[in-house]
Amino acid sequence: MDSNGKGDCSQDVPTILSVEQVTEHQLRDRVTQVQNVYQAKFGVQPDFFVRVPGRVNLIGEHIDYCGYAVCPMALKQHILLAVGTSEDPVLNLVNVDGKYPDFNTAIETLKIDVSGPPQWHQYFMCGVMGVLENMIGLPEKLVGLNVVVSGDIPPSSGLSSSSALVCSAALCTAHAYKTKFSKRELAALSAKCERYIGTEGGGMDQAIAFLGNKGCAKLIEFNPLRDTSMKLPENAVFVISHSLAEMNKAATADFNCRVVECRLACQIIAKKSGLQWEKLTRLADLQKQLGFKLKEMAETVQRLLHEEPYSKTEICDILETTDDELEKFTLSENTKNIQQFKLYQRALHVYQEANRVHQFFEAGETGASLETLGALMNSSHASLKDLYECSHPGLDKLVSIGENLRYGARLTGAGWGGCSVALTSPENAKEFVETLKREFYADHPLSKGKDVDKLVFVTEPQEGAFILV
Ligand code: ADP
Ligand code: NG1
Ligand code: MG
Repeated sequence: MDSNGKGDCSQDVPTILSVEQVTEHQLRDRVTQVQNVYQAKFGVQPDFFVRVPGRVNLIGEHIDYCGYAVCPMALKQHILLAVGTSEDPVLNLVNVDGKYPDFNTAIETLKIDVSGPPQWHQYFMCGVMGVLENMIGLPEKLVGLNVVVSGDIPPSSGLSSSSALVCSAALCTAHAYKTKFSKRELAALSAKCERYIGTEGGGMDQAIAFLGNKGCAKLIEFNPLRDTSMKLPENAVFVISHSLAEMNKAATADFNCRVVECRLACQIIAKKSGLQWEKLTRLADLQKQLGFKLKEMAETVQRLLHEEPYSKTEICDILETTDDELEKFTLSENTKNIQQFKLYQRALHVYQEANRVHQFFEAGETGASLETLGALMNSSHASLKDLYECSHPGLDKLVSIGENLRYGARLTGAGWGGCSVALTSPENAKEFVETLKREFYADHPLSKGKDVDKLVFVTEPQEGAFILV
């Protein structure tokens, strides 16, 4: 298991509630739906249900995998599972949404083949594998898992539908095999096993999926994994809006290319600073070794790196290494053939964004204004667009709408499509949402036939993962 979850002696395990305790109508209806599908498919009632939320990240984008803190909150939208076991050691997956085909495989020989396009059941398998790999003393014969999946987190939209699915699979496997993992252990093992899909993400999504609390956004820090409730002004209202463009992070090399560019920037600065570059992969670890403040790290980037893209040959020359060694120490399967890397821009974004996270958290602590928080969100978006180059024309348009009705807006999640999050006030929220509907969705060809209330909505922080019996 990743060191993130180690040494967690607390008994802070996911909550188990009884279905009767659920008062929220929408969740009750969803439970009834998966229960009915389960009965129809498997001929019996499920043993339990698992609910894992998506998340919206308020600030701190593309920095978790560099070791820096982020500010997400859990959403109402979630993955819901109906689960039962069987004698037959088979994983049987059924999805209430017909676009995700049924799937089954032997549970003892799970294997994820990432050579083709990513498939939904592979995310589920990641979670099952994560738990099996971390269980102490596997039973001689594994029981099978029958699962019905239902999800309402817009997929490939930066609201972490993938991790909700992976985390739900991990939690259902742990519960079915009667193994207790703490929330932190589940978050750490889920972050690690989601990488089997091919993306080399950080641990933000899985952390908030398990550690989210109703009513508060969290500062999530890594190494070791910690969560601190954030104080935000009482009149802060967050609005999510969808750009109508989807981006599956495991289907292209864009996401991993950014991860690798950060690693390369880290290693080149390390080498130029006389440190052992082979041992450093994260910009936060580099900062620790250099003993600098974040602002000094940004200055170091500007001093030691150049703005023009680096070729692979130049990188190998600076690091005094070979292509093969670089592949071994730094690159991933889907980035090993990339020839040009932008290091200055990516590293500058990371250090400045990490600093904005501190400022955002402090602003909340000290009761600063919504204007201050909003300005940080605006700077974050500008940096993601210009330095990190992971925005999308739809996102740039969304964050420019209704300027007089909100304090700030930015893309959320990995980007290249997906959603934006904006900060507004209770007085302006309704008009802001109406303005987005009018100026973005009304004439958008891709919004035809879609329920616009599911594309643009006010959101409030929700509880992390729980089990229903
Ligand atoms: P996100 O930003 O939502 O995390 P990703 O690109 O990381 O997007 O992952 C999206 C993938 O997760 C989808 O292509 C699909 O395979 C899987 N997924 C998301 N929601 C569901 C669901 N309700 N049922 C099955 N698979 C889902
Ligand atoms: P999304 O966009 O939800 O798939 C991804 C990563 C996060 C983080 C953000 C960008 C995974 C599972 N998720 O989230 O860790 O790096 O992008 O801030 O890799
Ligand atoms: Mg994802």
